This record gives sequence, structure tokens and C-alpha cells, in this order.
Amino acid sequence: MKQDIAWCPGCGNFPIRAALEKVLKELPVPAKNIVLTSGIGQAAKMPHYLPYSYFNGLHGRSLPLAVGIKLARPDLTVIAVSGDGCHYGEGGNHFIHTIRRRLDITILVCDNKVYGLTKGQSSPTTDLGMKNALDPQGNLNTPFSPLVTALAAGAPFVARTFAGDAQHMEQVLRESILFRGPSVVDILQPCVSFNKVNTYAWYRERLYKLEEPPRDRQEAMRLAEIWGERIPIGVFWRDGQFVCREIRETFRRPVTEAAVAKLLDTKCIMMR
Ligand SMILES: Cc1ncc(C[n+]2csc(CCOP(=O)(O)OP(=O)(O)O)c2C)c(N)n1
Ligand code: SF4
Repeated sequence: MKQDIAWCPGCGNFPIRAALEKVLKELPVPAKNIVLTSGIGQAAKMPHYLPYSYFNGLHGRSLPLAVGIKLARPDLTVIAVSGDGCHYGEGGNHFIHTIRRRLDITILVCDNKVYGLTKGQSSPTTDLGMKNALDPQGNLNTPFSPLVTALAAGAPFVARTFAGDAQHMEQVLRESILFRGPSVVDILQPCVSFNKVNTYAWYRERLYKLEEPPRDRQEAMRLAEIWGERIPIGVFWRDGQFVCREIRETFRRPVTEAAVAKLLDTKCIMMR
């Protein structure tokens, strides 16, 4: 792609971009029917570097955009891709409630465990005690667990993959996009400039692959809580019984002038 990419050399976003591009190209979906949304951050630049339609919104707002697009155009393949700060911090509430809406949206999180764009402050997934420029004594907050939260909110597809393993990433991304329902993928993404702890080597020492998803949610939860000397990656939960929400025709009707006038009129009455 002939475009300057504003990521640092070695950033984990590069292999994620490559995997996503490969998977999207191979999808049995025309390119014009694929749309990406993102918020603000380094990861949120991802759609700029892919040849698909996108809506780049405010920080933390990739998911309301994705929901709006899906409701208006259920025929589109909608993928929201942003960072851990964007999806889990500023957009944390949207993360939970988008899962509850049972729409067919893929939520991809490039999780570098820091705020990359704003120079490495602690993010929701930063480990307790990790030092950075703004937390020289170490992060005082307990890390947010994305997979446990996604499972608790009822996500029918929950996975984790690693930017340093292209094959694993492609497999998990493909499966998450093809799954009909809200799917969550936490992608462990080294930030070579501001996260000197969770490096490619650090992950390679600890990661192990789940052979197949657990049979029940409780086991998925148990595995999702593991983070330490050993860290599982793979599909933690795939609900074969999940029923995606049918989008009623009413959502697809164009807004008429009469409907808007009626709404405005109602507002006036309420304000009096
Ligand atoms: C409402 C709002 N709050 C804060 C910011 C400043 N800001 C921009 S990007 C960012 C964090 C980005 O971190 P993350 O989402 O983890 O993405 P990364 O850059 O690490 O890929 C922050 C705090 C903003 N742009 N808008
Ligand atoms: S600061 Fe980190 S996340 Fe941002 S481009 Fe550089 S390596 Fe990637």
C-alpha cells in the first residue's frame, strides 16, 4: 500500500494490519460490504491503512458507530477496531452494552496495555505496579480483564490472540468475523516504544495455545482469569446456541419529514 504509516518500526499494529487485510480479502463478502469503525489512538488508525470504508470517530466511540451502521445496514460486515484505552477505558461502557445488543459486530482490540498515542500512560489493562513516565512509582490500579468482562456481559464469541503469531491471528480473526453475533478478540500487541515489559519475547515465554474452546462458560471464565507465568491464547468461548438479534424492518425505514416534525412537536409539548 503506497501510504505513509505513522506507526513506529516494529509496532505490533503492523502484523495485525497484515493479518486483517489477508482475512478480509479472503472473506466471502464483497469489499464494498465491509466497513470498519475506530476511535482515537495508534490502533484506531488501522482503518486508514486498509482498503475499506471506515468511520473514524471520537475516542471510545467506535462501538456506537458500529451499532448505528449495523442497524441501518444489516447487510454490512461491521468491524470495530481500536486500542485497549479506546475500547475498554473511554469506551468501556459501550463495550459492555454493545455485547448485550446481540448484533453481529466484531470487536477487535489491539491491546498494547498502554496509551500509545499519548506516550505510554497506564491504560485499563496495564499490569499492577508497571512503571511508566507518568506512574514512576508503578501503576496503582488493578488491571481490567477484557475476556472475563466480555464473558460476564454475555459475549457468545471471546478470543485472545497475539500479534507475534500471524497464523494464529489469521485463524482467530477469520473465525470471529464469520461468527454471527457480537465477537470479541483481544489481540496482544507489543508497543515497542512505551511498553518495555510486555514485549514480543515476554509473550513468547508465556503464551500457550488452547486446543479447542472449553465446553462451558465456567471453564471459559476460569481460563480467562489466568494471567502470569502462563497465558492462554485461542478461542475461550464459542456459543453454538447463540441467537443473533433480528433487525426489524422499522430500523431500515428512511426518516420522513413528518416523523421528524412529530418528534419536534412532542419535544415542545414536554418543554412547556
Ligand atoms: C475524549 C478524549 N479523551 C482523551 C483523549 C486523548 N487520547 C487520545 S488517544 C488516547 C489513548 C489511546 O490509547 P489506546 O486506545 O490504548 O490506543 P493506542 O494509542 O495505545 O493504540 C487518549 C487518552 C482524546 N483524544 N479524547
Ligand atoms: S507508540 Fe507504541 S503503539 Fe504507537 S506506533 Fe509506536 S509502538 Fe505502536
